[in-house]
Amino acid sequence: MNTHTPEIKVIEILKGNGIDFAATLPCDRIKALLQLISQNLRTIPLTREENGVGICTGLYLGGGKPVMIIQSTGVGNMLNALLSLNLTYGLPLPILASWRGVYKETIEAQRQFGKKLPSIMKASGIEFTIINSRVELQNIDPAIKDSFENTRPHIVLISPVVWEGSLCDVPEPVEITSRISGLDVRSEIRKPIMTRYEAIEVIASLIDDDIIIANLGIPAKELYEIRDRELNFYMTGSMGLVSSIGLGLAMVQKRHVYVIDGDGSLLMNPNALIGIGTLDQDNLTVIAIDNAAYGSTGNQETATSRQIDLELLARASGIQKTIKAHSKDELKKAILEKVTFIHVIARPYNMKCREIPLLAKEIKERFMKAIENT
Ligand SMILES: Cc1ncc(C[n+]2csc(CCOP(=O)(O)OP(=O)(O)O)c2C)c(N)n1
Repeated sequence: MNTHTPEIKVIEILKGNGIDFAATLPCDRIKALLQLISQNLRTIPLTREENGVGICTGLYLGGGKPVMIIQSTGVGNMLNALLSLNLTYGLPLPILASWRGVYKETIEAQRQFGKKLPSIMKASGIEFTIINSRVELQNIDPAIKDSFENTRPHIVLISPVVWEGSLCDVPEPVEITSRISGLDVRSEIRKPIMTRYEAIEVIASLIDDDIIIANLGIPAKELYEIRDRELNFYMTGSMGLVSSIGLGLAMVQKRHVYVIDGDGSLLMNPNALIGIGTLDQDNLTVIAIDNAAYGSTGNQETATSRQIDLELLARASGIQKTIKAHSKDELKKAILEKVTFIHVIARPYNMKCREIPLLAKEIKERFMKAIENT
C-alpha cells in the first residue's frame, strides 16, 4: 500500500488527535478516504448529517472524541443544530467537508451552496478552515484542536484538488441481502389517560444513577420541576435531535440512557429511529410521549392523531424491542424491562412550569462533571 497518499495523511492527523469515532455520509470525491476511515476508526454511517450532530454531541458528552466527515452540502442540513446545540451549549465538533461547487464542478446543483458556504459560515459565527492543496492538509490538525480546546464546531472545507491523482483503494459495492421482512406487531392505540407530566413523574421516580435526556420545550421544564438532577440533560433547541444525542451517549456510556422524546420531534426527524435501529444499543430507551400534538407550541395536532403509529415506525426502522404504554403501570413495567422504544399514549396537556434557571453551558458542564465523577 502507498503510505504517502493524502488520505493516509488525514488518518494520521485524526489518530494523532485521539479521534475515536467518525460519523460519515458519502461524497464521491472522498470515497477513498471514507474507505480508509472505516478501516481505522469506529464509523457511524449517517442517513442525514443533522443526526450526526446529535450523535456526536452524545459521544462527546459521554467521553468520546468524534469527527464528522461529509459533503459540504450536508452543512446546510445541520445549520440549526450547529447553532442551537453546539454554539449554544459550547460543544466541539470538527467537521471535514468535501467542498463541492467550487473546483471542476460538473453538477450544477452543487454550485449555489458551495460558493456561498464561506459567507454562510462567517455570518453564522462558525469557525472554518479552507484547504486548497495537499500541503495545507496539515491545517486539519489545528482545526481539530481549536474545536476541542474552544468547545465549538470547526468546519474544514477540503477542495477536491487535494485528492486528484491519489491512488487509494475504493470499496467494492455491497449487494442488498436477500431476506423476507414483515412487521409482526399488532398495535392498538386507546383513549389516553396520562398527561406528559404524569408520565415524566413515573420516569423520574424510577431512574437514579442513569441518564435522562429531556426534549426541548415543556418536557424539559416538566422534568426540571419534577426532579432536577445532575444526570439530567435538558435540550433547549435542535428539535428532532434528542434521541440521536441519547444514542451517542449510549455508545460510550455503561449507564442506561433514557430519552424523553415527543411525537412532533420524531416526525420532524424520523431518521433518528433508523440510527437507533441500526446501531442497536441495549442501554438506550427512547420514551416517545405521544400527545398527538406539538404540545410546547400550543398543542397543534400532529400526524399521530389519526395516521402515524410511532411504535410501527420504530419497528419499521429496525428497532426490535418496542411497546405501548397507556397507564402508569404499563410505563413503569416497560422502563424496568429497559425496552428500547416505549410509545406512551398521552393527553395533550402542559403543566405550568417555570423556566429552567440554568444556562445551556451550565447544563452541559454540570452533566459532564456528574458523568466523570460517578
Ligand atoms: C426547527 C424547529 N421548528 C419548530 C420549533 C418550535 N417548537 C419547539 S417545541 C415544538 C413542539 C415539539 O412537539 P413534540 O415533540 O410533540 O413535543 P411536546 O411539546 O408535545 O411534548 C415546536 C414545534 C423549533 N424549536 N425548532
